[in-house]
Amino acid sequence: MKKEDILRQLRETDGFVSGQELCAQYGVSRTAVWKAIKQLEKDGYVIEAQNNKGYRLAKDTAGMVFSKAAVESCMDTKQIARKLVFHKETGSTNLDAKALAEKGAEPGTLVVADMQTAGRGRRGRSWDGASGKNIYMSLVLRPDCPPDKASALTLVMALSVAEAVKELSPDVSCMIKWPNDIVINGKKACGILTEMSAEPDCIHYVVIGVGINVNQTEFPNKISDTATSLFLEYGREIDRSRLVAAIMKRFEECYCLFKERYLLTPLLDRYNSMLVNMDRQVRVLDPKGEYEGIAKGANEKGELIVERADSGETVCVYAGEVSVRGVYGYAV
Ligand code: BT5
Repeated sequence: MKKEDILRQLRETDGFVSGQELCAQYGVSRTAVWKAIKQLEKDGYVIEAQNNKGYRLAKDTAGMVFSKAAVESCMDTKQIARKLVFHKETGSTNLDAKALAEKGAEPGTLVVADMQTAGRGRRGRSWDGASGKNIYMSLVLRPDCPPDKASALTLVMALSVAEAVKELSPDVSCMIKWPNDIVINGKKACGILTEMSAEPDCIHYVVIGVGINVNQTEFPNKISDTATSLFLEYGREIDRSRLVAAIMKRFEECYCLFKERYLLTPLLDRYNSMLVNMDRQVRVLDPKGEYEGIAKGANEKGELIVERADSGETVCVYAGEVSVRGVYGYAV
């Protein structure tokens, strides 16, 4: 019996969980259960104990704790994130995940951190973060496909994050900005960075890093106009452990569909229905020359289809070197 097993029972039960039943279920002594309860209290949970009834978790404190046990107690996946590495603080979970992948970490290994001090964005940019508020996580995968198909995994993860956020907060307008941002009310709440180690015809590993502004309330000046958090948009704190687990559950389902042919075909309607730029004017920041057009959604390879305003030509934009902006601002 691990403390996360008991935590899961406490989380999933509204009333009291009988100590005796816990002993019988896991074949352990009352002292062992009591010790696990004390450990959970040390982690920050408030647990009520009554002699004849057992233990009850104060549910409103459950969301405050973000730890390995907390995340594991919510996880409901078969292969993805069954191996979890949790850091109170680290430089970058993507670098951690890459180091683990180099050492042979199994696919599905997830690195999660409560704080990241050197978070990385795409093309040398950085990802800002606060401590004890957000989600920083990186997933190791070893897809059996040619390297050029792996960049679509960013879109698979973006869809998983957007759908999981919506599942936890149904009344919110959470959208995707192609390819790697989750936006709420026109501001960025999440960024995704996919990195890969490969040879021309085979992938060693892929790491998909996800940074989500969850309960952060203030942002540094340089991003305060374009960044937001789930808390700022919903007005209530979100349980980060539940959100990590909900994203991983969605990702497992989406990845399974994607893996059929390593194409987004089975996910495309879902992805495009959440696309903030759909049928809107966008500016494509191509290093070879900027242009404007109307975004017509992603295709099955994960490229953005754009009808160019200048030539009328329909082009497929590959994410690698290109950024897309709304014509009036960051998103639309
Ligand atoms: C991204 O890059 O959006 C990818 C971010 C990935 C972060 C995760 S956290 C876990 C894992 N470990 C890592 O080291 N990284 C991943 P890009 O599209 O290049 O966007 C970066 C830009 O977003 C910056 O230049 C800022 O303008 C803006 N930005 C930085 N931090 C932000 C934040 N916390 N919220 C919103 N926008 C931010």
